[in-house]
Amino acid sequence: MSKTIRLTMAQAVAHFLKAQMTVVDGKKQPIFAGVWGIFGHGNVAGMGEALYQVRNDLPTLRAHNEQGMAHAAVAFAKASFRQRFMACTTSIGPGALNMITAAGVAHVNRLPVLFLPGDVFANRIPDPVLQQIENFGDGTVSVNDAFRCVSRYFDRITRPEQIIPALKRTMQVLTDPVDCGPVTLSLCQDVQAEAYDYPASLFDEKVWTHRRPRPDTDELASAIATLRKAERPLIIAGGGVLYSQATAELKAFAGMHGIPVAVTQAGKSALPDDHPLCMGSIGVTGTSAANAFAEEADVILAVGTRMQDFTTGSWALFKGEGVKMIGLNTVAFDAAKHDSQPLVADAREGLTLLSEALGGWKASASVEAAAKSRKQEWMAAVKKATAATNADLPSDAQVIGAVQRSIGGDNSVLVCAAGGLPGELHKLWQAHRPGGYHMEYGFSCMGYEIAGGLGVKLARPEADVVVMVGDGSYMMMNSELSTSIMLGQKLTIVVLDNRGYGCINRLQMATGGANFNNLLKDSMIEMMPDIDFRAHAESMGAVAVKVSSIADLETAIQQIKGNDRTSVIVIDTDPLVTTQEGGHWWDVAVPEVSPRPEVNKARSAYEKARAAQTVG
Ligand SMILES: Cc1ncc(C[n+]2csc(CCOP(=O)(O)OP(=O)(O)O)c2C)c(N)n1
Ligand SMILES: [Mg+2]
Repeated sequence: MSKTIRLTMAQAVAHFLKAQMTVVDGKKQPIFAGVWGIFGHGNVAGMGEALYQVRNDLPTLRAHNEQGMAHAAVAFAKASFRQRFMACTTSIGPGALNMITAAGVAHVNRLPVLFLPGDVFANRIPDPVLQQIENFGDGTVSVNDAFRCVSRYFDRITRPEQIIPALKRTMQVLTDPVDCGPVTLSLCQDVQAEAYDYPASLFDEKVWTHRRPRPDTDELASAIATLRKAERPLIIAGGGVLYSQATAELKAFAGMHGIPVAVTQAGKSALPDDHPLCMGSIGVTGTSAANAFAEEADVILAVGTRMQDFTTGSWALFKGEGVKMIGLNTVAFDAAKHDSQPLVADAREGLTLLSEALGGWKASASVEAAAKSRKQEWMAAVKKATAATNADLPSDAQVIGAVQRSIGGDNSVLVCAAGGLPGELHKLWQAHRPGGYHMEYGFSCMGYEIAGGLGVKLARPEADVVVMVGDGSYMMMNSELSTSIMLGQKLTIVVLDNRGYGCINRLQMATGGANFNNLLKDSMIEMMPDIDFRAHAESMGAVAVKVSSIADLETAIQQIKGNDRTSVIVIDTDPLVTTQEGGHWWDVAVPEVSPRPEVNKARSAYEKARAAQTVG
């Protein structure tokens, strides 16, 4: 008989997680950096007791909001390039459901997070328990079934021994470059506390390594043949380049073969923005340089990207005659999108093998010459948009310029997710090192920013983590600001207060709509809100200042560098101004009939723009 250990199911989970290791930069480390937890009756006695036992090896971190802590876990995984991750435990019902949005963020961004929501009693004796919904037609349903559509692997543990295969499958999914994403193990409350004689080997230390699938011979040969014929090639670099840590290979590939590189939101920083072949952002929030190459390209090598609509300009961006796309991606689902020639492989492996096969082949010298002049032209636009100003209400771009000038780039990580800022940052921010730009733009989830900043700081303690956040996102979720202070993880947070949902207001105007329900002034109001963000942040323990000019903002950023805790700078901004240079049409459906002439006009422009879409 092999050796067994008698543990509760929850204790088995805790001991198993503690034993999972990985090697980062040659150093062996626990693959789970910790477990975020908010306890309730659904997990305090089971998971709570189990986590207490392992707290010295697997720390438990208390948060203020389940969605917030899950965002922090998502950001931790992203900033760790998926090499390490965190788990999140909650009670049943509302605590569990509060994590759903963040599970969506992890799912869409392909980021590993382990969700451990408590679930109702498997034995059903005390039913209905507090916070249990009752489904009249299906006795097996609980609210946690809502995790299914936002999990790569979902399981409900109704007997203690079920956790054995479930934990093994969990690790396979979290560490698999293809399946990688959120895992939900829904832990029935009574089963968490139930004991079982677990095989001792379940808790043996296990060291996980990064799998790098190599390409299929035929797919590689086809990709090489296509690239060799390219006259106007372009590389699109997505987040997969960072997760594969293929940034050196990307740089070498672009340089060796003289191909310009455009970056998606997740791929920005894969090649430093000051590299001569880095054309910057592509698509809806793209630079004029990247989009010019995208429009005329005959061959596009898309590396590690999901090709979402912001990247493809809703599939109206690529206008090259007979344009061919090669999808270099570990995930076949992504590699074959829109008739791409799939090259299913790890980005690093794929780029290396492609480059070896291409040998001395180089794109025409005219491509590199165009890259130089287009980049120069774009950088002049950046300089103009981000220059200091004395305007009463600066633009987002001018605030970005001030932050960039005063923060310095080499050791900073810029964190953002939603509002008008992502578009402006995608165009204008200059990222200096891989991971220096952290934009959650798969879900673009308002409320991610501050909690996400905390996750980034936990992953990269040596970095200056700078969060830029709009007033709307700040109001949606700011509670983990307090957690950052509690945990001694300093963030620099710049709040841009334009008194409402500026970007949606602009989108509303662009689609012919009346100014309605976006900016506070255009909403149903008995008493105009005048939110004191500075006082609010201060009340949570942050050092907080409000500045009234770009010059003061730059000084304030310098001054807070010496602060020992999270520091918040608030600045009022103009809700209407954005960078006009660059950019591309985005498919947002405009009503076909309306009594508003503005809508009718927008509809006819919309129909014209749609004609450029390729249907794939
Ligand atoms: C959770 C969530 N709800 C709604 C949206 C849709 N949305 C995108 S940006 C935005 C407004 C953001 O306001 P703010 O943070 O003030 O930024 P601004 O647009 O003013 O720059 C809204 C409502 C979203 N992305 N996420
Ligand atoms: Mg706003």
